[in-house]
Amino acid sequence: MGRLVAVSNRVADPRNMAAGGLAVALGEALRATGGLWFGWSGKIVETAQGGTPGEGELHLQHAGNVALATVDLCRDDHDAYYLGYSNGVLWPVFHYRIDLADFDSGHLNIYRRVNQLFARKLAPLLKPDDVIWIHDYHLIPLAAELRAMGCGQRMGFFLHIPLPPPPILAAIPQHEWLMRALFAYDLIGFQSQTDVEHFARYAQNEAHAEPMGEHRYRAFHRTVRAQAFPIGIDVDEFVALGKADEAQETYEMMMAQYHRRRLLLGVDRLDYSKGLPQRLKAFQTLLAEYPENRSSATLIQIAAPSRESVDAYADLRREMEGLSGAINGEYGELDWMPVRYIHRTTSRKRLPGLCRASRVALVTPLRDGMNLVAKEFIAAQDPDDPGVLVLSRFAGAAEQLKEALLVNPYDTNGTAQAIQQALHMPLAERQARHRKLLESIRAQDVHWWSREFLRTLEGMEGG
Ligand code: ADQ
Repeated sequence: MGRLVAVSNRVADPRNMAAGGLAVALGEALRATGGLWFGWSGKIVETAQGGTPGEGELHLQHAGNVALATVDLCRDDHDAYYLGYSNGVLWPVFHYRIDLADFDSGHLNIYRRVNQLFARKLAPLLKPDDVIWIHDYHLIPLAAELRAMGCGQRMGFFLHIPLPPPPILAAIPQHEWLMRALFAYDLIGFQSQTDVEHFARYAQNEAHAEPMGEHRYRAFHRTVRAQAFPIGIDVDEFVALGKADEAQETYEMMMAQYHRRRLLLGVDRLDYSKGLPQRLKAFQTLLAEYPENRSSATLIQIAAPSRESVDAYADLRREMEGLSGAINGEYGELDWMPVRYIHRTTSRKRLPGLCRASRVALVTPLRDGMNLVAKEFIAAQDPDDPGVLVLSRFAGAAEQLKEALLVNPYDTNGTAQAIQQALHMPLAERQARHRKLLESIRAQDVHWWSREFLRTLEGMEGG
């Protein structure tokens, strides 16, 4: 294969295993070809430097045989591209939340300008037989910008978040421009079959694309292939992490503290897509409807701070604090608090211990591209005495993890019933479900994901 060029909003040192699945998977593929990883440096400079307004400095570093190229952004560009358009328009609408989107046209112009800036900085670094793999909603128009500069390399795109059905997508005033930009790629990877179907419907009904067979569509004088490549985790790495000291200590500490109680666990970014208030309400209903769980079941909800300068996230934080306080006030005892709500990131090294000590995981997003916490929970379990996964049917992971207890997170009573079923599931059923779930996450792990995507992209003729 030609040299791999990976592009994502943020770049990590691929040798840093603690950086998690994506860095590990991309790092492996990048090392195999002596590749290049390109993205934003994470640095915001207060004023524009040199050249075109907003133009940031390019930094080149080496991490083993992998080159890292990153660009600084000035404050205004960062705020409009990252907070304004990517997370103020694309994130809410792609998660079916038109009500939370702020369609300020100024943000779109800067989103375009930052993608143009990335294209200008990246193009001179490219070689003719490079294979370019661009990640996520921040960079949808990047291939179109590179093509406009004459780059003819093979280009693939992977969308880590869901793609909504056409009537929701069409709420974005510039939906045609965005979807046309996708046709500049040769291959588009989605998390789930549902997302692929939404793309196909949009392509045919709105862009009048011609289906060409083998997942291919032709429109705007280009042919693009659209397919599901559900992202996985590095199962072996997570299992190994679970055997290390920090995870073991966490497990023992949790077991010592909660040995007579049953732990339920939620681990998320504090994001409105994750269905956190609905989850707390389902837990509250569990305590109301099934009183045997009082003084016994404890929900640990870890919610990592995220995008705090976007209004919807600040509102959610207040709502969570109010709800967890209300549940604890209503049901708490001197020696038992039903909800432990922690607004912090937990260290990746402790996560497997926390998962293993928990009887039930609540992974109940209102909408999620995939959700890797669901897969991490499965990987961390003791196969002889595994916990139970309660999973939203609206997470991409639900297409693969059929042996989880699938719930509709909007249905508070139904979710409470599923939690009750999970807490009382007999050992043999827990083992049987876990065995199948583990097989599934092993068969399509993160290495499978990057291999399959790149193999498909490599095998394609230019569009
Ligand atoms: P995220 O929305 O960030 O990512 P998710 O898949 O749930 O979603 O988590 C990614 C990683 O972050 C996991 O490894 C998880 O352990 C870690 N994480 C989450 N909350 C944490 C916390 N409170 N403390 C510590 N670590 C935490 C997007 C999409 C997802 C998709 C991923 C990958 O929204 O749908 O699964 O990309 O494609």
